[in-house]
Amino acid sequence: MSGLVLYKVDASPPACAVRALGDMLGLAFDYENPDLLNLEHKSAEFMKMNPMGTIPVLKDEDFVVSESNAIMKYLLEKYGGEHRERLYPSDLRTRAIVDQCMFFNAGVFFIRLKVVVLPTILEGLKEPSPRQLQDVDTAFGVVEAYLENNKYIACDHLTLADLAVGSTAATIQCFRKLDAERFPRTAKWLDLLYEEPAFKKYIEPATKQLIEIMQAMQEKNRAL
Ligand SMILES: N[C@@H](CCC(=O)N[C@@H](CS)C(=O)NCC(=O)O)C(=O)O
Repeated sequence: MSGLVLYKVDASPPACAVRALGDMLGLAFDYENPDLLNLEHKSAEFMKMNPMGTIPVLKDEDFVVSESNAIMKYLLEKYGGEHRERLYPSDLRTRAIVDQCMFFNAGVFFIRLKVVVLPTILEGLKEPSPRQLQDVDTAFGVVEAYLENNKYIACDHLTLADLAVGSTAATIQCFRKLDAERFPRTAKWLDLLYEEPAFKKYIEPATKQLIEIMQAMQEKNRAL
């Protein structure tokens, strides 16, 4: 028992980012898998831990924190050792850019995934609207612009920002495939991220699972 409990589901992009970081740091999580279809993440017990009713949630003994970006920063600060400086550089400007990308992911990019995937699974959505698809491409355009100066999203090496934004960029393709001709830097960057064993280990199966879930649910919803 490590004392670290992570509430997650396998297909969750923010949970995958946390798990990838955990691997990089050599952390062993005990997992709890709330059943989202049965709304276990909205139960009184769960909401007491995280009033947002979202996963991931981390318990470190008697301490509880939610929001993947906050969880990753906590884990890195507490357990990061030699990885701390590389993954969340202390240089003021570099750190500000890492934060910029992480806020973009939490506030914009991941939301554009969530507003399609959750309604497809839970509310009978048949397909994303043209506007929702356009919004994803606009977000890919932001990623493409962020990658203008470096091969990683915030600086010349991998940081927490790559885990956060990269997990969304890969999994959002369960309903909007990246156009590699229009967004070539983004395509190259994703290839680079897949070279990271920890990224590949969680993000690849999550993407496959989301593709299957989306196809099955869309078929079911169209037949209703
Ligand atoms: N900004 C949050 C997003 C968390 C989130 O929305 N997770 C999804 C699963 S991937 C969830 O719990 N959705 C259920 C809901 O919003 O009701 C984070 O990074 O942790």
